[in-house]
Amino acid sequence: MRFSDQDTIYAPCSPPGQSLAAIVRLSGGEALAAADRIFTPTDGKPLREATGGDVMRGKLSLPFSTRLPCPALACVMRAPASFTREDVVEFHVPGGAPIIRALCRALAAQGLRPAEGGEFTLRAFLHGRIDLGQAEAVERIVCANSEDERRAAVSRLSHQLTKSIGDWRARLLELSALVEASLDFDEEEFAADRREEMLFSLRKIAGDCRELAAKSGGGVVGKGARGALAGLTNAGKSSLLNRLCGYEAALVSPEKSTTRDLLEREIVLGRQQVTIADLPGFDLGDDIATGLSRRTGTQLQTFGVVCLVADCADENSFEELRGMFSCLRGAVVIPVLNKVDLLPEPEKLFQAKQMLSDLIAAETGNTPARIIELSAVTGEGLDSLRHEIEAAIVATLSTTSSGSLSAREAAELAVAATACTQAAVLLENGHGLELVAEELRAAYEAMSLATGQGYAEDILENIFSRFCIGK
Ligand SMILES: Nc1nc2c(ncn2[C@@H]2O[C@H](COP(=O)(O)OP(=O)(O)OP(=O)(O)O)[C@@H](O)[C@H]2O)c(=O)[nH]1
Ligand SMILES: [Mg+2]
Repeated sequence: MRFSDQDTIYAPCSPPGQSLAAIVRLSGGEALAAADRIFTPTDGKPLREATGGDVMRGKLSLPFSTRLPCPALACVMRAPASFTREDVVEFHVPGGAPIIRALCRALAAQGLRPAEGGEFTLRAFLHGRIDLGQAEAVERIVCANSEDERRAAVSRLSHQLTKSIGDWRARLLELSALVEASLDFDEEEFAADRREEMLFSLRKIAGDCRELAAKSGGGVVGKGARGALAGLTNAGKSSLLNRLCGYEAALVSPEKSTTRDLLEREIVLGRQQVTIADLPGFDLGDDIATGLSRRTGTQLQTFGVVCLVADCADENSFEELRGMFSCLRGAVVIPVLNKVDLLPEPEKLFQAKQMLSDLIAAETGNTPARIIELSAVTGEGLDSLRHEIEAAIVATLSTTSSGSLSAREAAELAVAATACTQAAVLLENGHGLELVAEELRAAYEAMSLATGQGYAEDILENIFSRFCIGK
């Protein structure tokens, strides 16, 4: 381990910056004694005598130049009834960097060590309070970009998945014991009914593992979703970005090629936090293979959702959009007809929709289900665009993440499933029981790694280094 779990540690565990209140957390054998030396409770009862679950009012003596005491609340949790299963004290103090700095200095002067990122959660794991998947879920809750991601991470924090894997491990252990015990006897005596029972169990475990692992779909849990506004120059992409943001994020002008660089902004759509990018317009009078259009094309390929914005009053431009489709492979395309305020005649608008629809059908092989008509100037149709982007983002997220398994857990479960299937094949084809035992051991080991029993240090290092300080 890169740091000792014998030290008593401390860290601010509320976000940096100005706030009404901030929290500094201490954990370890010396937490109560150290806290006691700098905290004077209002009711005179020493902090080290707190029984646990106590919240005490008092004052902190901090190394300020003024020597004025700082009002604070001390929350005491006694081992093992705390998150880390150690003695924990949390000081709630008025927010503000000088106070937190002074408190941290006072704690360091008491011989306590600043916590590394994720160290509180690491201790919870090392002391058996949570398993590895639950530790990862803590990080995913902290980093969640949307309500759906947060809920998925919270559900992983529950014990259900750990219990399923625990049940499979227990069953594998029974099967291993059965096979190992039979190794010393004539293999012919490994009765047929046992063989059948074992085959059934192995296939069931392999199937269940595979199903669960497949749900993670590569485990991009926690990554924010990105959508792009793309189209020809002057289609109104920057005007749309400003509308979606609700403020003037991008420069808008009647000149062509106003936007020269990709501009990204975070917005909230329904329950999703989404990054929306405004891209430079394609100028296909230029050569798409050169200059700005080429760079934009490369950038466009990194987006899963693309709003293809066209100026409905400039139907001659539709044909030029054709050149963009090579950059849209694999993306969900939302066709948008902007500037409907300039086209009051319904027949002309209908015609424009038909042309855009035909173009998309020809280029992608799919007629678009819907074309959004809107005006960035009047705001008409913007809600439809918001819904459409949100739906597309939710769809891409749900195909890329189950929200409950991390990529690491899914990979271990896939290994376990393969080993179980291999064991079943060997058994069925009458191969030696030693080989079956070997596969069972591999499956058991992979499942242990999935939940962190029998963890390897580099796995821990990898997981906990992603945490921020104070978690
Ligand atoms: N009438 C009308 N004008 C619009 C609408 N949307 C944008 N415009 C105008 O069209 C011009 C170009 O708008 P931008 O938002 O800069 O277009 P863009 O697609 O970002 O252009 P580039 O960055 O140059 O590629 C500006 O004069 C806008 O005011 C709309 O819905 N209706
Ligand atoms: Mg622009």
